[in-house]
Amino acid sequence: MSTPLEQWVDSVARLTRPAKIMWCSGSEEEAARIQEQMIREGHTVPLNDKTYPNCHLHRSDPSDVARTEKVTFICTRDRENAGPTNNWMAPADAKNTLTPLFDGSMKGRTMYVIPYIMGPSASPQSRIGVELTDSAYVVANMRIMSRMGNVALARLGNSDDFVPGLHSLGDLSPDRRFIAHFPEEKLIWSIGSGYGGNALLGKKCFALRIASWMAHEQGWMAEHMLILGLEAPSGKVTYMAAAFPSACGKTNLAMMVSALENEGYRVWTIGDDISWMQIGPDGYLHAINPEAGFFGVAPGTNEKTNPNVMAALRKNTIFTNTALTTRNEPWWEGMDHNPPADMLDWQGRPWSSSSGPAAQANSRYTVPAVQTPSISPRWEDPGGVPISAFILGGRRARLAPLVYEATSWQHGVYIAATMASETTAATTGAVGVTRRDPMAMLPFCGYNMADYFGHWLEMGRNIPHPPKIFHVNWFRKGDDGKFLWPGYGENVRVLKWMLERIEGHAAATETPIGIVPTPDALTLDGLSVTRKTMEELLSVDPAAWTKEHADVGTFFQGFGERLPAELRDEHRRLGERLRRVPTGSK
Ligand code: OXD
Ligand code: MN
Repeated sequence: MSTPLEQWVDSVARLTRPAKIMWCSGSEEEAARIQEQMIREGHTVPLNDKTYPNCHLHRSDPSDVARTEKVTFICTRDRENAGPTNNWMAPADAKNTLTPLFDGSMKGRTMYVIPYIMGPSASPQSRIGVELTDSAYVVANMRIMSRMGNVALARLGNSDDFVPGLHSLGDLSPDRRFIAHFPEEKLIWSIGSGYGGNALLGKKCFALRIASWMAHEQGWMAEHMLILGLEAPSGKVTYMAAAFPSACGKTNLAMMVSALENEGYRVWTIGDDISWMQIGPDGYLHAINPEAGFFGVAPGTNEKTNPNVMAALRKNTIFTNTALTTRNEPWWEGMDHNPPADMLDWQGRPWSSSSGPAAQANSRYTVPAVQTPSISPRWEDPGGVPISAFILGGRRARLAPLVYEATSWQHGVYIAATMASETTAATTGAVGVTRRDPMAMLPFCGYNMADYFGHWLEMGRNIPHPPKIFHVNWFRKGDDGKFLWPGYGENVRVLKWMLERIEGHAAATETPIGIVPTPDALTLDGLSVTRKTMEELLSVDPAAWTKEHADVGTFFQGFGERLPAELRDEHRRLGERLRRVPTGSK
């Protein structure tokens, strides 16, 4: 009798017709064979054996360098369950469209069977997925990003309790590229892309889109959040989870080297992208990092912005679409100020300073989490870590103060649901478009976002000790267009204030938008931020917030009747609080 997994593998093989099927064990010997296969295929080169041992550079198809939200679909039977923020296809239509693309798509290739665990192997909060793929690059990445191979098979046994994910490179044509999720069946089909988020199905597809649906059904949370531990001088570690839209420095915050290390404050990394949380026996929300590695953006990463990851990625790392130096080392913009001479760019062409960026803007490193010097001793704790704070943020040049705290869980859900980030037009310095990105989950929520807000509200009612909710903005600018806050390791000063709020002794004042530190409440020793700058960083401009309030009103209309009444109430109350502020006051 074959197992449910074997039956599924057989049925996919009948459709995709690979020359060979290989079940991945996760062994070292297998990893070496996969690397050899990648090199033979011609898009991967080994890097300098002395300075980057066991590292490789992979060049993807130039048309396939990022997640493609336009062709990412949530395929629920009822369109309303996908909601207004997702692309939708009926499940039958999606299968009718994609089946012919998968038909014979693996001919002459190997189909790899990758059983994997998302989360620590021994954690009851972890879940199993199986990815079938014809890409050796996917196998090599999944080996870093998840607990893959026999460990997952052993945990699965004969059970059918796994999320199947079918992936094929197809012909890599953008016209025949689809990333389809069937949340009701907990199934993923992805074709036509070999790039990270489209092809490593454990990450965004399973751990966020499908998992958010499961979490809604089962009473837990799957969030686009880093997880960190802030150690205080007493040695006590307080855990926080933080959601930011892409390009707001999540990985850097998760691995921050604290500017207050001499005073005994230090940051430990649990995860940099995704958090799965459920209510623990102690009444706290307990978080695990479902991933085992970091798939981070390379450009801008350097010894100042993230020394921990720079140390981590000197071995066993896959670089994707970076430049290559004559020393056979990876290079990207922002790594240092001196682009080495005679590099090859990310497409393997000779590079000169007039030929544009050497590394692709979304070039990546895939590195085992355990190699990061800041990795927490509890990063694989089967019980997860208790979360005391949620941190939300975005880039707001003028509006949001450096930090503010929600007055209640419900108010925090409103803040999270209305989160936004701005793009800046570099040439003019003008503030560009504001993009709302609730909970930083806009591209990753596997169901109707209005119901997802409802789920957050419901969780708040069920968690005996809910995390405090904060909003931060590291990106506020002064009239001269310069950042007011130094950021990076200095952000620990803001985390310290949060810790003191959690412990109940930090100074703060109430404003219409929430609770803001008094200008002297943050520890600023050793930092040349003046009191005036601090006041500016913490100021709340009622006129600007009144405009923001109106914009949120328009955004909320998009959810129609399904938007929870609690959020309408919070919205109305914010309007009332703003109207009560005397005009002209700041
Ligand atoms: C990521 C993203 O790649 O959020 O993590 O885009
Ligand atoms: Mn992400």
